Amino acid sequence: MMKGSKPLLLLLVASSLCLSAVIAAQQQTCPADLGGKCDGGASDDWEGEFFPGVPKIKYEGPTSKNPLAYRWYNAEEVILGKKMKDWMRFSVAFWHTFRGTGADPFGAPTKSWPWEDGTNSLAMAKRRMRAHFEFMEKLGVDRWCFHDRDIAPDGRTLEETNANMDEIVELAKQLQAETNTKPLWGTAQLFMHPRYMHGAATSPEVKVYAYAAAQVKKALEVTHYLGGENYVFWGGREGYQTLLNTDMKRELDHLANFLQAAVDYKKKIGFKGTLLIEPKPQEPTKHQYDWDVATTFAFLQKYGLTGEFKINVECNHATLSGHSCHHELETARINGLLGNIDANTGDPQVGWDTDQFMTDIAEATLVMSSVVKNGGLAPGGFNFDAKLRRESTDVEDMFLAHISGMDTLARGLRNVAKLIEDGSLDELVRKRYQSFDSQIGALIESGKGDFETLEKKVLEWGEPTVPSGKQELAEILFHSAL
Ligand code: XUL
Ligand code: CO
Repeated sequence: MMKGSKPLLLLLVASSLCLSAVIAAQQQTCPADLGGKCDGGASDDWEGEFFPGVPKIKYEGPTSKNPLAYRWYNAEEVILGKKMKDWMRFSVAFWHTFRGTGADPFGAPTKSWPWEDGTNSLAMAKRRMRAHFEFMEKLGVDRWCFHDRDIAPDGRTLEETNANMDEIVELAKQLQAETNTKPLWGTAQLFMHPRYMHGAATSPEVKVYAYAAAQVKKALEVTHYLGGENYVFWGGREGYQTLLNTDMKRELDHLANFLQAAVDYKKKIGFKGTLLIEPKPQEPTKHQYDWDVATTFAFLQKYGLTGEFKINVECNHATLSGHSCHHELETARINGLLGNIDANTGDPQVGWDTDQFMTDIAEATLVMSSVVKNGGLAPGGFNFDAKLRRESTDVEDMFLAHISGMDTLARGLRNVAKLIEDGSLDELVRKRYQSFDSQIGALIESGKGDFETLEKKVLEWGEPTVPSGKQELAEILFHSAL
């Protein structure tokens, strides 16, 4: 993730810290999350709207010139037998939209949202939560996703942390009732705190394993209490750099026992939501047990967990693992594991997890073709695990980014409908395999094509003629729908 030599890195960090001090001094509001107080502390007394200039975003169609309108996403419109909103089940990720600061490995925070006061207080957390619900309502999105630690501040002890969480969750519950919204999923943040430097469920320290269990227990309770439809596991540090200091088998066994305990606890509290695992390679560890969908599937199978878990495919994680998002979605789908999509995309040149909003129409069409073949994602959906670019610093950009991501996927869905209606691409694929519609093909597909029978056939048929794969024609047919 971080390339470049150490001295250069230190220089950049030092200079960006100086720069951020200068910026902070010039600004009227504080950059989010700098850790210092800018105005003497937060109170929850925000007057009026958080987004006063922004109307409720409406569908205006592809010819609209209004940036704060949908061109392709029309929530109530029926496409392929379902309302668009039911295909999409969009969700706002609290961490990117309301805790994202614009910082990157080389640069300081750039965002200074008017409601942020630079503290990590409970009052600030409440104010931010109110801004979040106004944002969702204006956007017309009725689901959200959160990490436990980004909605409520850490306390000095687990008891204090949990008490903070309870206070914020009560407010979220009230705001959800007022706006008719709920979590698509919740999760525990098990990667930022130094205690998790060796992993959480894979840590060699038993007290860290136990701490992670206590944290997930609470996060499951909170997700259940808020009516969440799913719960996600993503470790971040569930891996290792070398095998020199690592007992890989023991770590895998621990992780499986942890996940089984989560399944047991979910059942005990009556949480009916789906448990999801989110594969991701690298960043920061090299060898991950959840590298991609196939690795995760093998892990789940080995430990008898396949019936209890589905997969949350994140497009930028897919490309980091050397696959396309479409490949990962199809691998999950054909194995009955496609549970949710973290809708984002990477930069083709940058090569790390830039978590950008998806804007590529071709990619979105491929993503939506998997979703349609899957019959939808429910009880999962599309979570915008995506952030504004570092240089996007207007409050309005929060809306523009989501509108762009939602319209891109909506356009993908419309394209899939066009492809299905046209039928030529499906026909091309059907024809490619039609030799298997023969008697001998059916025998093979039923698992009864023994080698002696097939050898006899070859002796009878002679050398096979092999037709063209028609790759370019497939590309023409696909692109003509975009
Ligand atoms: C990190 C990532 C996470 C998970 C939830 O790359 O995608 O935000 O989605 O922990
Ligand atoms: Co994600």
